[in-house]
Amino acid sequence: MKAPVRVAVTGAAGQIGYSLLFRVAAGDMLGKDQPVILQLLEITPALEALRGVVMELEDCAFPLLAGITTSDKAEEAFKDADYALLVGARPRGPGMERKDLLEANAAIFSAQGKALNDVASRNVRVLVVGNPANTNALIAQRNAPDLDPRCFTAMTRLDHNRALAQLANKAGCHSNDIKKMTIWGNHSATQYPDISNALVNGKSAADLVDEAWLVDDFIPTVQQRGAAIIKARGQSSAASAASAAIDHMRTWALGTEDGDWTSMGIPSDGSYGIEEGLIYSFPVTVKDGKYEIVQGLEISEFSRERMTVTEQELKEERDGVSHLLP
Ligand code: NAX
Repeated sequence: MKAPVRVAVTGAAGQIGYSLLFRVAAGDMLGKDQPVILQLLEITPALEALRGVVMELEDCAFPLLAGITTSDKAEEAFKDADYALLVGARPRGPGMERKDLLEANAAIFSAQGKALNDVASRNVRVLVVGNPANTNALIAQRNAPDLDPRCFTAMTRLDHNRALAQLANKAGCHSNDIKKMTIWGNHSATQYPDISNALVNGKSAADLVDEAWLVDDFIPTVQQRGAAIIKARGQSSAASAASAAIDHMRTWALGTEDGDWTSMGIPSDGSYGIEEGLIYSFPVTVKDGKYEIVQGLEISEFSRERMTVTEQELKEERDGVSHLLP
């Protein structure tokens, strides 16, 4: 058996946490031969609820669960963390403007970035799930000057999986039969789910569908899927978000399959003309624990317009919190 790794999870008593922790402890994220120590962070008022979650984790008697700690201090929860899933965030309250939401979260993610900088493993892999995920990841990264900026990523895997599901329904296949789906940009309604390079059982997906379906159905359905789930369920997506977080980390640790790629919000290196430094979702391959942007894809005018809209939104989000960025 391997030595245990430390997995920090913030917002651990929340809805996503409740789906996520049990699957991480069961070995779904890092493999059935990788023991884990869970280091759970919550705000003080939620520690009692978290105590209940810990009791349930204990009651599962997971063979791979090598320890659990809980804390309301980021410096404790992130100590020596190999993986950090930043799920906890301030939800939008009544009457709260987008700007207020950005600022409230900027305060949380700057403090957590500093704590990661001070105490986490130097190779920590950070996934930001809490919204606005891309900009929160940017804030945490900029507050962690001693860590490699590439340690910080934002989750667009749920959007990626949603796009696979929509295309699979349309093509009458399983999502396993689809390769090379791409989400560009922000985890928000401006994201651009792009099937230009997608293959369905080895054939071009774009040839299987018409443009009207793409423009009027596929793209808006994927962009608005979160809102549709809130409308139907009365709560935001939780189990699917947890599953996507597990997929994101598993791919980062264990790699993408030959002939396929995934989507991750990562620091732009200027590829495809996207402003360097923004946390932007790109198609990536992962090998030996390192992600690389897929290069050389042809970008149509249709795609370019949409990639620019979501880039513009990310610039505006960044400019809205620039006074809080070191
Ligand atoms: P919940 O409100 O159920 O849980 C959030 C938890 O975070 C709460 O228990 C709260 O006490 C805790 N928390 C708040 N501030 C904290 C802090 N400073 N430190 C530690 N914990 C803190 O929300 P949930 O449904 O679990 O969603 C969590 C976040 O994920 C939200 O921001 C949500 O918008 C975001 N999502 C992101 C998605 C993505 O694809 N990137 C999709 C799903 C989800 O909507």
